[in-house]
Amino acid sequence: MFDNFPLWPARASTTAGNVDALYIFLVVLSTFMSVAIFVMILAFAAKYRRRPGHAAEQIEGSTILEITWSVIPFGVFVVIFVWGAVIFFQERTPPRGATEIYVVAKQWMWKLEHEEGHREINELHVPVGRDVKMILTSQDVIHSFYVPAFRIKQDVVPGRYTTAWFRPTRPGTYHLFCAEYCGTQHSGMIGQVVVLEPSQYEAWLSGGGTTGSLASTGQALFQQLGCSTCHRSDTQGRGPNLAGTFGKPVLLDDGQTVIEDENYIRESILNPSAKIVSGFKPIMPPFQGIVSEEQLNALVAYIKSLNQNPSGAAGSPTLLPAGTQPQAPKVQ
Ligand code: HEC
Ligand SMILES: [Cu+2]
Repeated sequence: MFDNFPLWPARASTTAGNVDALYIFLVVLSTFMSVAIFVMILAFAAKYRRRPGHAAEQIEGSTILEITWSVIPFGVFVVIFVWGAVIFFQERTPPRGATEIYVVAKQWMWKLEHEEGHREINELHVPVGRDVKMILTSQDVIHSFYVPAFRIKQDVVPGRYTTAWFRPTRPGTYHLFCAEYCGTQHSGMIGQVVVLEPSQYEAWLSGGGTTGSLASTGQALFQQLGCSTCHRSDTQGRGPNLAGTFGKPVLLDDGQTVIEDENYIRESILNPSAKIVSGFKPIMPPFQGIVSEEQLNALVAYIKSLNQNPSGAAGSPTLLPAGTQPQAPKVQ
């Protein structure tokens, strides 16, 4: 409806319409209130202007009036609050089974990695009609991942992961901006999101060269860095068996419980002593400064992929038997 109306960018995600509806409601409400106030100022100024024979009369308060002008605005604000909260939680909660894209921002570019192992710079290809979860981090300063057509904007913070998700509804090419001033060439930190029909997307995936899925890259790193010497698929290792642990609660030695999410895995690798798993000794060496953001993403993707392989190949010295490819969820 607003395609040729420059006030609105294209609407190309499932949440775009919801965000716009709330926005339009706020604009209409504010316009209505502003106009009503100005009209009344003028009307009363005219009606109660000074005239001979008319004396001003003091009104000493009215309970009905006061209740009315408290309850009506309160109701309106509750509507705005609930409406906004519903959209906020929708936008904050990535649906299960979403395709995952790892994003590393740096001055001044976007590096994007698909689960299947494809890497892109300043360009992201995604299929239409499919939930996409972004796992974002920065290797220098704060950036912000902003795709106006999807109505998503998410800060990208060094030292931790933030997430965002969207489901594109229309094929096309959309702007990607950095929305957080990040240095001299901030304005040049732009890119595009290319939404393809599923068949075109499959063709795109099979066209680009890849050295294997992100999880399999992570698996190789897991061997190279010696993680597999402590983390084994049985219970005999010096570190916990990582198979099937993603998304589950972990009991720590101080009695607290945390959910194993991407940020927890990240911290466990970079700075293991921050949270010690109950029943284990703090012997894991910190990998801060040893692994790059990309390697860290691959390790996280690998540990997550072990959930799809719950058998964990018991008895083998590594979490997966050599030669087995961890299965990334298939894109339809
Ligand atoms: C010297 C043995 C050792 C090495 C090498 C090692 N770890 Fe660990 N790891 C541990 C121990 C022991 C724990 C549990 C204590 C703790 O939380 O620090 C642990 C905990 C973890 C956890 C949290 C697990 C949970 O269930 O909450 C993750 C994730 C992890 N390690 C990943 C890695 C990765 C990835 C590597 C390689 C880059 C690695 N580890 C290398 C011993 C090791
Ligand atoms: Cu930036």
